[in-house]
Amino acid sequence: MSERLQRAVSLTIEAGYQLDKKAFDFLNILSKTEDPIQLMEKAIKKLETASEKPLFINRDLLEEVAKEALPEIIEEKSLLALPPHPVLEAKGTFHASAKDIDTDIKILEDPTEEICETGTLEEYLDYFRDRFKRIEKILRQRIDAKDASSISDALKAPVNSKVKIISMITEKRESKQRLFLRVEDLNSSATVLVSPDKDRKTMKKARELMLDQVVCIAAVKARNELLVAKDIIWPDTPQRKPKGASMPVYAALISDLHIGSKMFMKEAFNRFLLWLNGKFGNPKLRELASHVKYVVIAGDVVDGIGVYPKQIEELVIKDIYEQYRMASKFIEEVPDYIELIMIPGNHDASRKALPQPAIPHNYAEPIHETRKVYSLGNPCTISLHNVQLLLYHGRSLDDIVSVASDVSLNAPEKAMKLLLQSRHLAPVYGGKTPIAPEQRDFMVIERPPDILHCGHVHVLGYESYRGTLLVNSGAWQKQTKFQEEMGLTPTPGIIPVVNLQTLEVTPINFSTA
Ligand code: D5M
Ligand code: FE
Ligand code: ZN
Repeated sequence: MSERLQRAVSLTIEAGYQLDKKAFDFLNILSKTEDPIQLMEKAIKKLETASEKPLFINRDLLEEVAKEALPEIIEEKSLLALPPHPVLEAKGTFHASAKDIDTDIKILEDPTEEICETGTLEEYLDYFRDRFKRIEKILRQRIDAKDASSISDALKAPVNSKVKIISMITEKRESKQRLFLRVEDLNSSATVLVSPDKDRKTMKKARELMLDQVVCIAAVKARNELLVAKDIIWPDTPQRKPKGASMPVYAALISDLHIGSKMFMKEAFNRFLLWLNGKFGNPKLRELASHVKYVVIAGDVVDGIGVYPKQIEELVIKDIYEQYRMASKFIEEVPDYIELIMIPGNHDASRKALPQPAIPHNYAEPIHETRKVYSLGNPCTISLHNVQLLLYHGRSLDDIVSVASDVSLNAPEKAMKLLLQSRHLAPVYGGKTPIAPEQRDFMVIERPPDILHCGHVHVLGYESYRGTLLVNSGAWQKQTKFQEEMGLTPTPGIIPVVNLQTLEVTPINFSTA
């Protein structure tokens, strides 16, 4: 108990009152950001004018006083945990099994220390060459693409001979039922014609291609330097047996808290924290909580400032440092035996271009002061009990949705599948996703992970694809005006909890008490 909280309690007792448990819990939470002494003084003063003086001070009275004394705090400024209904404090003891499990976390890839671009044109060329080479290597591991030739060799082949090239798609044009692709490799370029084939399979595959993607094209050499496509081979990922932990240990995957936004769902998030502490939910849910050893935050910890039009009107905390300070108050409630891993999103205080280094220490300082946290870059790869997780906020999912057909933000796992199939986290260049021309393309998915954890979309979604669990962890922010205009309906307050042994997902809804 903090010193000021202790003094507030002594003050109450000296005045002849007792605090009941709920009132004490309320004061305790409030004391993290406000002065508990001032509040108790006001409560005692109020009781002095009452005709009948109670022995116990209850929560209702404290809330009433708090509302009068700190109107902004309780109403819109309040990011304090004030559930609308008394929280169903679970009865019985809570044995946190996860406390007995030794931490097993390895950081396999983190761009934070390796970022070094300056942004010249030459750097962009090098960046795209690196992207090409890395995905080419992945493609050549496929039986059906390993014998591909260069574009210039394919163009030299006799007319009507079969050729295969690995290339980046630089242009896509459709006219009169025919599709023209302009493609490039490291040395030359060519035009590929896709005409409606018998089963329309090639046409369908060609239509699904996104610009800047690297694929293998099987074609027939025609006259006039033209290649006629017969098949399009994506790098994709081989079917794998997922690797699980050797024991039942769970990770709660979350993202997009947006602390500082009026739409941050503090009550729901508070229920999540209570649940982690074994104080919320039915016995089954509490049993699940007892196995949670990791909480992973895939970006957008705070709402930041100036991120979307008119955001200022929807901010309760307009200073980003204060937003991180408030975040630390919540994060403090995560039990110590649980390891916390966090990466930045496009609302956080890192640079916006991908890859993003870890949230700079001077911003995240209150969180680091509060507890141990693995603060890593976006994207990064970690291993938890030998289960590999690729963590990526997911900004490029916006671009995928705008260029790919049959994919919408309502089913983010479908867009995530396209990332895995392209073996790149931001396959489309020049959309909403800024990419820095690093010497090495950190966005290539070198090894398909056991779990790909993204956020950003604010919609919960998960699906298993060829041995990789694709998870989008939703959000803790209600729909903003901007999202409403964009037609995005989020599913906030529902999060996926993953059993690292079986890779089974349990969604838990904290949005209602
Ligand atoms: O993004 C939250 C959601 O809002 C995400 O699904 C995309 C949508 N969004 C955000 N910015 C845009 C723009 N500029 N166009 C279209 N859709 C957008 P967040 O990063 O949390 O703001
Ligand atoms: Fe977000
Ligand atoms: Zn985002």
